[in-house]
Amino acid sequence: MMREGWRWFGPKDPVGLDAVRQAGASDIVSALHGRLPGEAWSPAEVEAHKALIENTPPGRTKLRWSVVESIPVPDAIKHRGVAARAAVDSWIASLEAVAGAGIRIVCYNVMPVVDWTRTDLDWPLPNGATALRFDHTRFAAFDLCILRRPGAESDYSDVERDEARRAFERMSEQEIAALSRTIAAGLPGAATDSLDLEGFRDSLAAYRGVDSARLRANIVSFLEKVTPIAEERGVFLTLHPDDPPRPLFGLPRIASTARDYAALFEAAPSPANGMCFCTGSLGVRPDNRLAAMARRFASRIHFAHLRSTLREADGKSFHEAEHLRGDVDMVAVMRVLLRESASRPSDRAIVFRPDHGHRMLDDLHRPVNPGYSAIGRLKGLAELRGLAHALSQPAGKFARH
Ligand code: DNO
Repeated sequence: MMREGWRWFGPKDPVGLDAVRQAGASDIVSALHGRLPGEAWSPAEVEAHKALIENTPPGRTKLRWSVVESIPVPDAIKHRGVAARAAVDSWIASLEAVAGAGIRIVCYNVMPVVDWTRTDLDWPLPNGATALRFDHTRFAAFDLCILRRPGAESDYSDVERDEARRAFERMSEQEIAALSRTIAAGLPGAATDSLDLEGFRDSLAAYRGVDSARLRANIVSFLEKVTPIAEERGVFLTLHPDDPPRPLFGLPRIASTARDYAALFEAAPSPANGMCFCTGSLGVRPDNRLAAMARRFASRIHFAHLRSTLREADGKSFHEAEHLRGDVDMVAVMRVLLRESASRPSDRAIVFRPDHGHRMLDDLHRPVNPGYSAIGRLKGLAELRGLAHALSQPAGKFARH
């Protein structure tokens, strides 16, 4: 079996640990969310966070902190700026602290500047719930008309530019501010409610001259430094895919396709160089054949984010679907992951978490971390658990009835 995980943002998370117990997950996915990217985590801080999770009140179900998501990789490492060396040293210090606390799975990503990107955090669905959405026209409107990124024009077709301008002209001041805040919500470590456009442009400018080959080389050099340490400490580093899996803001992306991952595994073959299999991110590209990717990289997968997305008519916009609907063939992916996990010693089982969820029922009326409401994830986990349960039955069990 796989282990069921649940992301917890720490004591300020509106979804507490009893909710996780009631959802039935056993493993906590967490990080020192109060620390900025690039700050080294001390062993004492990591132990204190672990105690919050694992010091169980009498009579309560035990939880285990088994995945760190994420130790952020600072931009200096990705574009190899002057601060790169210090940033790698800090990252290694955090890794050592995590390893010292007995945590064996670490998630990270290598997206330049922005982490995940959406244009709508509360997009209404026909049933009254809301979903996260990426609308290509609204994104282009932000890039071209609000951020006014130098060079942005050449990244869009004439039609896309016209549509973006028209969308921008229809936006009120409040809508412009809200769109900027929504994009800012995906900045690493962000709980920011406004986006400093000038600072954002500067962060993009730091990547001038960094194409995908250069970014890949920088990440390979990072992996060459960190994977031997992870391997020695028994930790698996799991690279989260780009979300969405294509370049944004003219920045390169190197974790969007099977070919991208194959290049990184070949360049840094240590078994510690692993993958976080995020079906929702990878599934946005029709040319990513998810079950085939899971099969190909099975031995590298230690952590999975399971959710689905639905591509919209323009081919570039998408929204987050119910966990078993949308474009992701969850049945096929689940089958591969279950088989892989079952073939391993139990202490190396794959941990999955229901990734994101619709905002629904009572969660519509209380604060949530975008994508991380209690009820939507509870529903997602229940569906995924049911699927895993069904696939784990001996074949043909029900055929006789
Ligand atoms: C969004 C998450 C990402 C993810 C990082 C991993 O909900 O999937 O923020 O945690 O990209 O490093």
